[in-house]
Amino acid sequence: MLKQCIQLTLITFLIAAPLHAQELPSCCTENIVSRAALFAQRERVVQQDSVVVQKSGMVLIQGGRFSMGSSRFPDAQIVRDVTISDFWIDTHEVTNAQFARFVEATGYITVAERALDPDDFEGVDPNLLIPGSAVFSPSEEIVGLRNPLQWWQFVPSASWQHPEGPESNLIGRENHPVVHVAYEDAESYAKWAGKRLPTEAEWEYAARGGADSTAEYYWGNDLKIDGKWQANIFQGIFPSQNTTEDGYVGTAPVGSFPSNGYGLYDMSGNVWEWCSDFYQPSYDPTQTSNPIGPKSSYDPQEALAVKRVQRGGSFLCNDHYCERYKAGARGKGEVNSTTNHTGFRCVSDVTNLPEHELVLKND
Ligand SMILES: [Ca+2]
Ligand SMILES: [Ca+2]
Repeated sequence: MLKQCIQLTLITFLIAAPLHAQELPSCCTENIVSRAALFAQRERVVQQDSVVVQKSGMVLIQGGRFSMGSSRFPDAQIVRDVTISDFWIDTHEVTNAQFARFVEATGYITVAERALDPDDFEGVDPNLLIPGSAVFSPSEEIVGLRNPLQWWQFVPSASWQHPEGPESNLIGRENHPVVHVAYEDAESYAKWAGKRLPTEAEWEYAARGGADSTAEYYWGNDLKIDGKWQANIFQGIFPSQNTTEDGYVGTAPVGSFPSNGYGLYDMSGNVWEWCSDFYQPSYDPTQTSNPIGPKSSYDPQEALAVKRVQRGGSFLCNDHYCERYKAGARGKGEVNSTTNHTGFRCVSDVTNLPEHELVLKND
């Protein structure tokens, strides 16, 4: 069975090509804000919306109840009220510079950088069992939009350090989101950072930013505001004619577009973001308090593939092909399949919040 799953992973990876987060301190230390002070500050957050509590690039999201899901997308139903507890979330996607610090500290090797064991793949050409990843690279002649192999290529040696292949690098892209990360890569980074990956309920609650839950986009009902693009998506005719009206053909430096009501950047677009939930094509209506998703995955389109939820869409989304940058929409990814439009951000439980480097900020 394991071999079947791994083989399926390889098939998805190489052939089908993916479409893709104590005690209270007893005192305060100079320049360090105590937990007790933080809670006091949180009370002020409740009373005064302009006060934001930040910690090392994270924002404290005050829990509450919201309408999760979207009637626009079959797999984002049923729409139901969900209660979320307080949590911290990264203000932006994890960057190449951040991921580089993780790799430097740990020597971590990502899934895309690993060779596959031929013993696990009887009958598969060993030449295919090499490190690499899926790179968006549309062919000159595109016939319809049904076959993604027309724009996804498996590129040997493509990885987070070489986003388009061995000749590419991260110079000038230090502040871009890291890509070509598998689920376990994202999870490993999160653990190293003392954080975790968000549930998709946390992710959606944060993405909505306290805005109108019926709006088409996380920022409202108009695609652009005052003529300005609100997210790094795809303009033009997908996949080969990208007019780059928003200024970016691929990833953009994190924070290049306006933040939402919670001060979070790129919740829509730029790169897809891994969430911790297993993917199934509907919600469990009985999970209404801090839902963590189903115990296993099931995607009718690839029944044997193990898939986790991805959220927010990417620089490749537009209304012609992929509308999943819109509010409430869901994505999915086979856990070992990596691409150059998939990254992640982290969250932290309030109870696990490290005490160091707390900053109180008045915006
Ligand atoms: Ca763009
Ligand atoms: Ca994103």
